[in-house]
Amino acid sequence: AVESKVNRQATCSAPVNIAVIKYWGKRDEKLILPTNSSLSATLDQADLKTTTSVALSSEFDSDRLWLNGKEESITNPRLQNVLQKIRSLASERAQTDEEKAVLDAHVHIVSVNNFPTAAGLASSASGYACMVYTLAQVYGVTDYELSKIARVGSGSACRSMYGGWVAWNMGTRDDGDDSFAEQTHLADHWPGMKILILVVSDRKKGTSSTSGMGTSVRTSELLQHRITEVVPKRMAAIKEAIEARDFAQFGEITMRDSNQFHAVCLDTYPPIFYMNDTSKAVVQMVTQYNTMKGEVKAAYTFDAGPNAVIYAMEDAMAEIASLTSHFFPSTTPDTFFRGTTTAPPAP
Ligand code: 2P0
Repeated sequence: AVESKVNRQATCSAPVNIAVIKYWGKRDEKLILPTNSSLSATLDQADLKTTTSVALSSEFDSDRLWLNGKEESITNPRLQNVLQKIRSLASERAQTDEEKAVLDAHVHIVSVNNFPTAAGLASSASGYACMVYTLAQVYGVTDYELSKIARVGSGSACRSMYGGWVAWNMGTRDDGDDSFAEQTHLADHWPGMKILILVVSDRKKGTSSTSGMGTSVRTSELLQHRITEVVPKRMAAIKEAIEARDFAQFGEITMRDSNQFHAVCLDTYPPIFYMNDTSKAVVQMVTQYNTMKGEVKAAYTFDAGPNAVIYAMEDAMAEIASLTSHFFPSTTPDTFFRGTTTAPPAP
């Protein structure tokens, strides 16, 4: 028999997403099944993103990985789960000799972020989303619901598989088959929506999301209340606010959900602190701005780190941006990233 040779490659990019209803807690740590649904906006392709190239070749004698220019071990269990899932899909679909040879070939994966890694800027979200999408291209398995594979890399990554407004529905099944992301609204549904990321610190965060949420699930009673009583109502309410382009409603829910996520961190034992004094000063600035306007015109939200993210419509954002550079002069202009949600889906 003639031996089939394989040489395939693809390059894709995927942006970061910023949650307004936060994911915090797993009911299954291996499959990465969450204890509540979440909702986010995916940034523009021109903003914070990961770009990944994958080469698949019969000439390679092992799988290898480079992150931001440095070779890393490929043995990370989450990465292995992702690769295994993609390869098993490819194996189910293989018909021709070339497609069967694909199963014996190895991959070289090269991934770069255009922003600081692990500073609470969702690098794992864009990273795994991009890797899964690019692997799916070279393995020819794009017909599968890929957000389920991105999810086993990092929970929030499933939301970066789509552009615009994206919900991750928690699902109820034990095998995770109904726990995937879906776009609720196109980016251009709400023209003029802007996202400002204020980089308070680009240092690596203290408590990883994975270990932090594990401790919260085991110890926080507030998290149990959040899961059963709060998030289901908020998921419905924020979708309505987005549908109606009602910024005041959207902004209030966004700020309340960020507040509750950080309250859950404080209720965790031992407690977890992600926001620092600068983060808290940003909360006060936004609150005073809204009071002055007599209406919610800007909304802050914070993830597992001190960096502030502000959602506002274009006109209010112009004022917010000049206020932040006035009150937080230590942040140079290049520490501001302006995301928009006006581009087509990733990648
Ligand atoms: C979110 N975060 O919804 C929330 C808000 C942090 C605070 O998703 O363990 O890095 O890889 O599933 O996805 C961070 O959690 O955690 C996160 P894993 P992930 O954006």
